[in-house]
Amino acid sequence: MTEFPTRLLITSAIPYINGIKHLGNLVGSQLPADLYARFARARGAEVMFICATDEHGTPAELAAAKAGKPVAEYCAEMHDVQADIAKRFGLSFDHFGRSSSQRNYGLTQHFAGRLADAGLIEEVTEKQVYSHADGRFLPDRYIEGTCPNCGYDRARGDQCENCTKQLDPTDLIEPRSAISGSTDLEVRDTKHLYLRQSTLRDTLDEWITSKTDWPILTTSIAKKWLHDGDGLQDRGITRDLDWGVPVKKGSEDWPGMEGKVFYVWFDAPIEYIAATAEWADANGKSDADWRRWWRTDEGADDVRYVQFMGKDNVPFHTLSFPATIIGSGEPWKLVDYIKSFNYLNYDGGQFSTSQGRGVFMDQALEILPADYWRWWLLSRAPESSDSEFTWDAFQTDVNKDLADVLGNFVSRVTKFCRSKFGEVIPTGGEFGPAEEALIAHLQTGLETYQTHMTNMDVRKAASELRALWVAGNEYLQDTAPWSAFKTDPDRAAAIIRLSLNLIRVYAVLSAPFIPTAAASMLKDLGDAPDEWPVTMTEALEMLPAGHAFQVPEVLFAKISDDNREAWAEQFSGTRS
Ligand code: B3M
Ligand code: ZN
Repeated sequence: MTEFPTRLLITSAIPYINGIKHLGNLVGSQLPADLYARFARARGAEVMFICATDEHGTPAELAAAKAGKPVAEYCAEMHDVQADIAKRFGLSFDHFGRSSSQRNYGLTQHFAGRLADAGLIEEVTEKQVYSHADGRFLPDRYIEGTCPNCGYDRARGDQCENCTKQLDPTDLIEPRSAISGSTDLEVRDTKHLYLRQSTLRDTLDEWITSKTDWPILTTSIAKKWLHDGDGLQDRGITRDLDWGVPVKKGSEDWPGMEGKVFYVWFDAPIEYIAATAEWADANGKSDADWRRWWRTDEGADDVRYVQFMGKDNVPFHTLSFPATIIGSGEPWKLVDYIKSFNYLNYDGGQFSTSQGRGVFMDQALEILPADYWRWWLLSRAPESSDSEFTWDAFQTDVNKDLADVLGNFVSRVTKFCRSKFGEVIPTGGEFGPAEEALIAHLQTGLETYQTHMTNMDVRKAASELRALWVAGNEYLQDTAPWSAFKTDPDRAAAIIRLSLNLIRVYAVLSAPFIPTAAASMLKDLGDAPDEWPVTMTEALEMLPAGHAFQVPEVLFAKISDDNREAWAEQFSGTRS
């Protein structure tokens, strides 16, 4: 891709409402989506960046029960908690919606109606597990047992976390109630709606096959579910639950489905659309304003739509949600690119929300500012394989990359300038071969960086950015302005003028990764413009001689061995 898209719709998988997310969740969807959104805005694209809380289904009900609160109240509170943490992590959503919104009710019921009209919905009397001890049906996560596919003994009724297989509660071996632990279960008849997605298998297969530029992780998972065994079975899209989107056919009642709700995975992706409508509502915009992002007949034909998610969410986004969109027969925007991630592990095991294992977003921010985490997580993003968080690696990388390389450059340059020339960009001197070489090197690096960012190669982009920071340090080391100053102050002035300009360039290029530090760098540079560099030659002359700046506070503090040990100890167990 050479031309950067002019309009970008970006969605991150919407986090479940049931608690604060851990760093593994963050790096698998919201954080890389934010990186890309920030880069896209900096490149001048018109961006709509959407996320939301996923508020329905058994996870929400179970968590609310555990918290001893009515589920609606629990969701409203947790939404605000998650929105606040997202903000503090610098996640720059244009809107952070709620899947329990009226917008989502309306759109979900609309899609169900369209699918029914198209003959793609079947009413099925099916067998569901009923728990005598709990006096209710046990859909999805209300039931646990052993996965018939891989033998994992904590598989849930909707999906095995270990092998990603989508399951039905009756598939589980040795099932037990997740509410009471009871094994006194009985299979009973109940009526549900099924989405006949198998009739769309060829269409979906062709569509996936045409996506030759997608990450292998995405297409291989999609292909696996299309071709291996029962991947594209027709799936139940309703549940015997109280909390959720009431089953309706458009705005009409659905006879026989009273008291039932849609399955959370049916309404959750529709929330991407609904959240954009919520954005319009919250900002005094019209329906046309959000529909121009989603309806190809109403202006969305020039939108590029990119989704970010962890690998366990891929089947729903490559098969189920597209089946809803295509099946509706209406010109809704289909995703153009799916960036998916492997898992981040925590210190020799898995991060786990249910077990409280690892570091959670709120805890992370109590320890260190967001940028430290953002940088580490993104530079180690689990792209081609799972990756692992260890306190050692975190300390080493943060200290080296952020403190020793970027922070050190900023500090040396600004302090030296203040002591010799005052807090203004110095005048005098000329650029010579060392500057020409540096500028040429930076120009190549800039282009490589842009390519990686455009392609969403997160790790590669991080290492190229790091290489750009290193190049500045090497230049400073080689040209040694502190020595030059003794014999030729003008020469030192030229070196420092370029270096101060380079701090601005670093701030602009680094902002998608470390937005808070980048903003403070620009501020300290006398509110320097955040214009993205086109040619390094021009970019490095943007701040003229005489422009005032101030020496910043320490940009990044080093993590001490004591800190590291204390944190490793603090986070070695499980969160209560
Ligand atoms: N809430 C799963 C997750 O948070 C699910 C994603 C929905 S995306 C439409 O990993
Ligand atoms: Zn399994």
